[in-house]
Amino acid sequence: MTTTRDVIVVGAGIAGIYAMYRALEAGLDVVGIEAGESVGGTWFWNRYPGARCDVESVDYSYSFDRQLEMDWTWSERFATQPEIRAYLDHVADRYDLRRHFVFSRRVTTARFDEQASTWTLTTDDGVQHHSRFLIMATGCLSAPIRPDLPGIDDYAGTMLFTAQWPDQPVDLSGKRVGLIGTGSSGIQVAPIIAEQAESLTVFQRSPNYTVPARNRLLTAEELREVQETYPQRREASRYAPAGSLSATHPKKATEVSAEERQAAFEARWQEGGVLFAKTFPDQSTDIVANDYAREFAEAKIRSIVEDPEVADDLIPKDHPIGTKRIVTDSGYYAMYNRANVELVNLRKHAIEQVTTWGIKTDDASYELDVIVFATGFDALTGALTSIDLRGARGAVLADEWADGPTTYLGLGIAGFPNLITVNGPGSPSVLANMATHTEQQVDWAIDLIQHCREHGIDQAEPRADAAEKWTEHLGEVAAGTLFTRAPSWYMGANIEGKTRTFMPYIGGFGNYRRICDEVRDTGYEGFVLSRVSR
Ligand code: NA7
Repeated sequence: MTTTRDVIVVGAGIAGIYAMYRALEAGLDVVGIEAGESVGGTWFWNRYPGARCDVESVDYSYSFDRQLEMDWTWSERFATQPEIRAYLDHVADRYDLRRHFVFSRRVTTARFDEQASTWTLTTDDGVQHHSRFLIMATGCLSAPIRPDLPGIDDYAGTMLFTAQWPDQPVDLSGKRVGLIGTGSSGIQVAPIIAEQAESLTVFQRSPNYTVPARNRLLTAEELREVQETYPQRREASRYAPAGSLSATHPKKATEVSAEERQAAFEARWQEGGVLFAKTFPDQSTDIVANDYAREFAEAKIRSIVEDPEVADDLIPKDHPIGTKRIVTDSGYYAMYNRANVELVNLRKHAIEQVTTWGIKTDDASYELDVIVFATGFDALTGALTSIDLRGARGAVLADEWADGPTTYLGLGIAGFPNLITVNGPGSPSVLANMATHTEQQVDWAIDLIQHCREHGIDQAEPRADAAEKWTEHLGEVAAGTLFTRAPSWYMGANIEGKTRTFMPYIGGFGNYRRICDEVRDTGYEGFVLSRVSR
């Protein structure tokens, strides 16, 4: 006999875990499907040495249970991947969530039956699962890219991918290692490889701006103080522009003296972390203000890196600072002063091919025992469009989004009833604290499901005009910033052929929450809620 659940949760990362918790708490019949062997999502897969969150650990955590936040002890200011994974494991065990997930199964197809108002999902073992609602907690940076370099399949050495790092420690001592990719993952892993390996050659296509993380251990007093004041901290975070506490200088960068500006940038640089990108309130909207920040960062790079040519190669030329996600690092620039590290600027000398023994650029050959790929993701849309996902009236998601994703509030998609995306395109997701963002979106999703159940509604689907209006609004807000000037993954620019459009909502997380609250409180304005007569 076929079981039709109330809801299927796809993904068991930070969002899927919470969606499962909330669905069970709401008394829903739910099953979860996860491609990995365990919970954790991003923090399950990205196990490379140095993987670390750039949101402070005390904020990158769930707020739904006061006892959980009192019980869990974060050891560092910015948590490492093993610690976050242990936290997510703990949450899954604490609330007995694991037994509701099917692990090691990837969803390959999803079909909506308009008559029955149900979804049917097929996993890669051919098994089908049926439900009224779907919560797609599939991640925004979860479809890794394997670059199609000529000769890559001939390489006889070891290939490692940061996004699929082996679970067992990898011994790189005595090895000649090449690294392709200088985004957050490459910049985090590089200094650790440089310390372990005989040599490290970094193949850089585009440099990124990175600021010191200034990670450190948290003291017991610091942690206790946060724990005691969590209720106020969480409440403020719920309506904060990026979903966690932050403040900019009270004046614009263009309104203060050169000395005051310098002092403010220096203070943020010393404090460490991504907030350097928000030192002044006009930094991401006014190119003059941005140039001040950029010049400050460039002077820092030149002061740290001893070889002026290498320093120059490490300075981005293609985007205002912070408009590609700014990276936080531990010793990245200083690493280039080591004798065993070399930077290869692929803009000057492109990779011609990967050979059995290493990499050949148009002017040199590099013999390598190991190549590490930190080459990024098909961000925001990739995990969803890689599923053969078909909704009502013949809608195929990959086709609907061929010219860029159109969503309503980043939560619903016209043509796909009863499907809710969490942390996907159209929401602040990647611009916000993912923990706070996840709770807001999942809570909203569960409210919608409950509303439908209470009112005998079979189908909830955004109206096409509401989705178009939201997506237009998204574009207008982005156009008021400098973000659209960067060839970033926010813009889809890291994938050849992907339509360039700014995919996240950049109007601020607090504002976004208010909009979503209002839509809910006004009976889901913008949605068609219907009963289907049978
Ligand atoms: P990113 O930030 O997308 O970085 C990927 C890097 O890989 C970037 O430097 C790319 O250069 C480079 N890349 C990709 N393909 C190639 C090829 N074919 N040749 C050379 N270089 C290549 O991914 P991350 O995993 O580092 O970080 C993703 C997010 O995770 C990060 O922003 C944080 O939010 C957490 P490009 O810039 O495309 O020229």
